[in-house]
Amino acid sequence: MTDRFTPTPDDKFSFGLWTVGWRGGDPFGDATRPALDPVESVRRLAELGAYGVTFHDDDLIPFGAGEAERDAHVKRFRQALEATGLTVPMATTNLFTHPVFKDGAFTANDRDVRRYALRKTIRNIDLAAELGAGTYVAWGGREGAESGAAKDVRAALDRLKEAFDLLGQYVLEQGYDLRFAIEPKPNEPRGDILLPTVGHALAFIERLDRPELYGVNPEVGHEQMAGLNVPHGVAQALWADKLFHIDLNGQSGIKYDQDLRFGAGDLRAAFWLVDLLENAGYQGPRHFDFKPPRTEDFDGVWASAAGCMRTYLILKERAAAFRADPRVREALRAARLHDLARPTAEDGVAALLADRTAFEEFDVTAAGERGMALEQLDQLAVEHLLGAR
Ligand code: XLS
Ligand code: MN
Ligand code: MN
Repeated sequence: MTDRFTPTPDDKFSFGLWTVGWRGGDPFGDATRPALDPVESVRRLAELGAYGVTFHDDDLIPFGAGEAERDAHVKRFRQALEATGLTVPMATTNLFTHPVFKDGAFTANDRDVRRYALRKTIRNIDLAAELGAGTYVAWGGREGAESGAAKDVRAALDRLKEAFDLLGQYVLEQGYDLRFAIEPKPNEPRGDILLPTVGHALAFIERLDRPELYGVNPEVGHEQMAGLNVPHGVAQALWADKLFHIDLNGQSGIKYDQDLRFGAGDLRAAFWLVDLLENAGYQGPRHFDFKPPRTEDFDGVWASAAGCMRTYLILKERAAAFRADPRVREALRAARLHDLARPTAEDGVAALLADRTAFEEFDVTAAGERGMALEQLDQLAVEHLLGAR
């Protein structure tokens, strides 16, 4: 079935190999699906209308593979990309699966592990650049601790800065057109992870030697695991010109990392997020980092992947209808959004102090009594979201 919600490469949808390729193993149960050949994933994702595919080094090349085996995997993958037209907008490193990373990678207490992690990352940065990726994601999955004395957090942040500065230097020296996107997450698999939220990551980036090389890769569910408002975090990243990439998925509240299909879980947050991305002029990939539930066979996997894109496009249409509705425009005015867009004291501090209407003559009682009309506005949004308008 093809309709207006059928994706095309122009929509810039991308998927990680590890998403559709997730075999469904969890701490309580074995895998429910066989391994998926990356070439098959590329073929199916292209058929579904995606434009890009992303990977961790180990998703493509089994950990520990020798040079010849490595080259063979890359060659097959490259051929699949050429045959389908799919691109590789982003790549990343697996610094969390192998036991060597049990105490972290760039911030492991063991220096040898830290040096190995840097080498593993650099090796995959070379491949990412070779495949034309513009973004290198860094998720510090095991950079954290379960107990207080286990990690000297200030020293660990020094080591994290050292690692990113070094990787940035490497990328510049090689002349790669690659920027880093740091992915925050509050916990899981560690009890607590460093750079737990978008805000922490944004503050960290400013302490790096070349902040312009680094941005963030917020994941919907990760912010929600911390009880935070995803569109707000993403808006702050956009405001700081740091939204280099985004991981779209679904999550129901503060619990384990559910990685549901995009739009599952908090549908209202998904609506506002799409509204934001589409209206703020975000140009990057709409990347899905989800896990098709282990209840599904491969038909379910592809239905889940297709559902991510379809829901995004439906929400995009709903958000556009909301913004175009004259009643919404009126409600936005009543809620004084136009007034928020206006500078508060562009006349300067002297004029502000001289302005008696700003203080001495300001009727605080009347202003305090005036309703903000936000309920009408939100009800209109709900009705647009539900297709009732
Ligand atoms: C895990 C992360 C991971 C990153 C890439 O929770 O979302 O999948 O996106 O390493
Ligand atoms: Mn996740
Ligand atoms: Mn992610």
